[in-house]
Amino acid sequence: MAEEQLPSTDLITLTRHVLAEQFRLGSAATGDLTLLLTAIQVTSKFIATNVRKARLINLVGLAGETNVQGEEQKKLDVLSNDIMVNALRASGKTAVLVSEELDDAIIIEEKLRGKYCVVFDPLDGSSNIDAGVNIGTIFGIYQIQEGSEGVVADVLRPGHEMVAAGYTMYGSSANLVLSTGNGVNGYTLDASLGEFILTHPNIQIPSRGKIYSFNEGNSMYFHEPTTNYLNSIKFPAAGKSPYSARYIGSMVADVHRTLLYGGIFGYPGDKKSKNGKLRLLYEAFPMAFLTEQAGGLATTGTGRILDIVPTSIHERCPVFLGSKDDVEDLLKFYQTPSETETKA
Ligand code: AHM
Ligand code: MG
Repeated sequence: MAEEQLPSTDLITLTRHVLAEQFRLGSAATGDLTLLLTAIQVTSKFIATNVRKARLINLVGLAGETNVQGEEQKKLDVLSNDIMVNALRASGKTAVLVSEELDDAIIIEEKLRGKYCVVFDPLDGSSNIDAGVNIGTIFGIYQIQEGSEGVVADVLRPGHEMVAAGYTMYGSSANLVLSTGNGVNGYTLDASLGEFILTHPNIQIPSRGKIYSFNEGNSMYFHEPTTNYLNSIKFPAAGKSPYSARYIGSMVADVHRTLLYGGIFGYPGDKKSKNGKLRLLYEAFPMAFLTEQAGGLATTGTGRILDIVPTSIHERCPVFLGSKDDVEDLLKFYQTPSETETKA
């Protein structure tokens, strides 16, 4: 008779996992990052609860304000932002906070100041909120620079200087995906326990995928290398199958699928928007950090995303990320002079 599988009695929670990792790092680790990540976990649980209840407690729709990008804010955007700012400030571990929803960085007052800076998009994928489609929180963490008491310059640094990055996706379950610079792990919220449990240890993005994820509604604005690359995967050489298209319009969901299944996600710079749509600090950097940590590549088409030095907190940047072989294929189109250039 087949042996009956018993439920595990040795659950690895996110806190336990991160603590073990910090201990492994030895005496340099003070436990502060673990405490900060605990605060972020709590915000994810709180936001997840509100996302679930949104339709029932009148949380759908507009808040009546526009954010710094001139976009209308949804009620859940505003609520999620407040949840994060309050929890991160109260953690006593932060010095600078940058949110997509706030024009200026928040500099934490001395009595609550810690040594980390958190850049975040509290609820990404706003256009999908009211339809109940997956949305998420994206965050990146820097340590303040030596001697600094917390200033904006502490976050105007390349993405490769981040000490941790991650996102929580609010879908059929809440999934928190995190890297502290030593690989990528995924945790699923067990709502009955109120804990994120390690369910996806050491996520490795497949070296090649079969899916491309672009908003092709922008095709008329795309530059030649983007168009030529997309044509190459839609009309491949004889004997090869074309790629499948999947585009949710929530970066967290599109990147989550790309990390697990492989393929390429892109929001390129184009003739209409030189730098595309996505924000460098709290969208492109954390996702590029996770992609590289999972063995993939993240580029603007002309350079590594994580090497960009930001000049302002809300700047945008072109994004292509995903499986190593797929992104390398795309890069070949960016490195070959385009027809228009050749004719000139
Ligand atoms: P948001 O921060 O206003 O939600 O916008 C960011 C989102 C990303 O999640 C997603 O990748 C992109 O916008 C989709 O944009 P589009 O609707 O132009 O395809
Ligand atoms: Mg966003």
